Amino acid sequence: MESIRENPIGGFSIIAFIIVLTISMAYFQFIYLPQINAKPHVSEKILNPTTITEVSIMEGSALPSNPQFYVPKEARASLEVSNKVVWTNNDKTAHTITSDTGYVDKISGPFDTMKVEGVGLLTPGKTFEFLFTHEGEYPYHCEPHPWMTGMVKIVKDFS
Ligand SMILES: [Cu+2]
Repeated sequence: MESIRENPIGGFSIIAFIIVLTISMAYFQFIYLPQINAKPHVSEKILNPTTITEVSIMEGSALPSNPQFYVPKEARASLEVSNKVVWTNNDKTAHTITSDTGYVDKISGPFDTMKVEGVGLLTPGKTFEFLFTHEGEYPYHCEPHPWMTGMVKIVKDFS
């Protein structure tokens, strides 16, 4: 005759289970969650560059025959100096600024006017600003007018 209460294996399993559960919860609470919630470290200089980099959306850009679309077509900027880029729509048609690669900046979010609340299509006369917090090459285009292409190049500031 064997009763459940006297089964030593059963008692050991419960203790082992509680230990494993406790370790798992501690790991989740003190190691996993802090790592997930930690904001990436970005210097104050990158968050507050001293100058802005301007790009103009030229009048007539809705037509593929227009000589220019985003000017400068390739905008070069330095981290900690000019890594905030501001586009102004000087056309009479609405346009977007949409990353070719679906780039999402860790601080600023998606590089796409269509994914920024309250922007969407950039209407005539409006501006859109985006803070790039990482060096790199960021090709972009206009969603309704794919012949409109541009590039932002962010380089490290060596000054
Ligand atoms: Cu457009």
